[in-house]
This record gives sequence, C-alpha cells and structure tokens, in this order.
Amino acid sequence: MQSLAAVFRTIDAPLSIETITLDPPTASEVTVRIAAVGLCRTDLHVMRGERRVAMAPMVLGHEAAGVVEATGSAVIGIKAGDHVVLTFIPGCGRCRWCAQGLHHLCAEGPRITQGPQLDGSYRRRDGQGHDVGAFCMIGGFAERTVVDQASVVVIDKDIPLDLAALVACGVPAGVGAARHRAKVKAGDSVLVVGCGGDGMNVVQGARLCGAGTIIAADIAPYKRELAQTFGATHVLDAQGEALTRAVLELTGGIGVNHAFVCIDPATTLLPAFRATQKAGNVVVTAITPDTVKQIDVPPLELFATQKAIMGAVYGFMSPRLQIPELLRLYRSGNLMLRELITRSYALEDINRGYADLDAGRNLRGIVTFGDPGRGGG
Ligand code: CXF
Ligand code: ZN
Repeated sequence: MQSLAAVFRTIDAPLSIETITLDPPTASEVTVRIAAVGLCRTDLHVMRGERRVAMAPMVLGHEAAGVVEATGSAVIGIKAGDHVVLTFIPGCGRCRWCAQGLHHLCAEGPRITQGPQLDGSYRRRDGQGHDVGAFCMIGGFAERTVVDQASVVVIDKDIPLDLAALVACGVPAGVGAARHRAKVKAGDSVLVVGCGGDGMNVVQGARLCGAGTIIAADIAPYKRELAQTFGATHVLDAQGEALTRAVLELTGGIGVNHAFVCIDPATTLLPAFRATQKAGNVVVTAITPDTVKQIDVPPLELFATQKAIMGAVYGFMSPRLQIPELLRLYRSGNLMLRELITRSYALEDINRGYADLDAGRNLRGIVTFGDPGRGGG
C-alpha cells in the first residue's frame, strides 16, 4: 500500500513529503487511516537535532487519531472501522510496569525513538527501497500507518477525531501532571511556566482539581490571554528571578504548592523551584535538548526546603485509562479541547505548521486529512 508521509531525513531541513510503501499489518498489528495528528514540539526537537533519534529516514508524528482499516490475526479487541487514539508509549502488557497498569512506564518506552516497530522490524520503505522508521512506533505524519496493538486505544465514535488526537500527547501530559503526579488538591496554589501544548493543559488540569490560585507564566501575550479562559487566576510575563519574585509576591511570600516546568527546564527549573513553597512539588513535563546534561539545583536548598522535584511522562498515568477518561471529561463539558487548536494544515503544509509553532504563533497546530469529524476523507 502507498501512503503520503512527512519524512525526517536531515537535521535542520524541512520534513520531506513523500509517497512511501506501507506493508500490511503482522499478526499483532493494525493499519490505521490517520484522521488528524498534532504538531507537538517534541517532533520539532527531533527535526532540529536537539533530540537525537536512532535513524533516518523516519516518519515523525506521535499525537494521532484515526480509523482502523485492517487488523492482524492475533489482534484482540480492535476491529476495522474502530476509531482509535495512538499512544506514543506502547503498553507491552508484559513488563513489571504494565503488569501494574503503569503503561506510561512500559519497559519498551526507551525504544520509541529507535525507528522500528515494536517487534524490531520495519513496515515502511521509501522510493529507493530503504527502510523508513516510525517515531514513537507510530509515524503519524502520514495518511496511513501500521502500529502494534500495544499502541492503540479504541475510543467512542461520537468524539471528533481532530479532538481525539489531542488526547494522545499534550492533553494527558498536562492534565495528568496536575491530577496524577502533583495530585493538586482543592484550594492549592499552582504555577505553570510555559503555556504551550503541555502547560495550557496543566492549567486546565489544575482547574479540574479545584486549585485556588493558578498562575500562568508565558512570554506570548495570546497564550497568557488564553490561559485565563483555561482557568488561570493570574498571568505573568516574567522569567528567571523576576518570575520567582512575582510568584512570591502573589503568594504572600511563601510560594506555590506546585510548580510545573513546561518549557525549557534548563532556564526555568530553578526559578520555578524557588517559587515553590517548602515541601511543595516541582513537576517537569518538558523535554530538554540532548546538549543539556544537567540542571543545577543547590543541594542544601533542596534538602532544607524539603521540596520534591519529579518528572511526568504521559501525565503519570496509563494512557489506556487516561485517554477514555479525558474524553468523558470532554463530553461532560469539563475539558476544553477545541479551544486548544490554533490552526489546521494539510500534510503538504506541515513545515509551515512547524514554522508557526516555532514562531510562537500556535498553541496547537494540527494536520487533518479529509473531515476528521467523520473519520477522515
Ligand atoms: C515525547 C516524550 C519523549 C519521547 C518522545 C515522545 N512525548 C511527547 O511529546
Ligand atoms: Zn508530544
């Protein structure tokens, strides 16, 4: 089968729009016609060479939803016509983490930047017959993909697929960080540094938890404005020590219960740490470039203030549980999804979409194929 795809070939070059060959699914795999795929900053880090992947060419894209077209003979609980969200960490179901329902910690997670399928082989070839990898074992920047059933969550058909795509990465990352990692409680105070794809969802996650004070910091005026519609009680245009000072001022000098580092941890972690009250939580949801090997936190400050610095991938909850739950929250009117999308693009215009993200013009850009509401063209 042929599929149009946006292929990463060279660092600092635009994604190459090509027709690739896609093999049929093996016994444990499914073919999915992609309806929508989000333009997450992680893929931009890869294009820039800031986060190295193990091979090129590779189809990027890991925030995708679509419709199942074919299933392998051993696939259980997924059938042609099902609407699905693809998860950027597979849940192998067998490792010690998956056995506890902690699919976001699946032992296969470290392999998602390698390129091959879950079973180690390839399903994609370019015009020269070379193997083409799939970022996160998904390769969502394409009309069609073949993924292992471990990467698939079946969803209800009433959810528009462009909105469903958003709960594949940014929404669970942000909402889950507030709900499942920091465990924000009613009345708590929260700082969110960087109100992009993850951070804006931390804001709405904190609102869902009943936080009393939600301080949203971003340098982009439209993101500060939008943060207020997502639940921010205060917005700040400050960085570094000025950010710490402003947060301390807003919190009577003690700092917030929970700070979320959602952009550039190398420069924002320490100011966020210092804006956090004693015994509070500092949650890192953003990835750093490979070149950042360490971030300094004065050890005595850490010891004496008894704060916790923690990471959160996938919002620290199994995507298998969290994705359907988030979609229920959307359906009940408690989770904003449509408001996250700034612009839609055709696959052929994906590089324009990334230029818009890079220039700070997009909260979330999304590539759609046909009418995503009805399951694609
Ligand atoms: C990332 C996390 C690091 C590996 C690739 C996917 N998640 C979302 O952007
Ligand atoms: Zn992402």
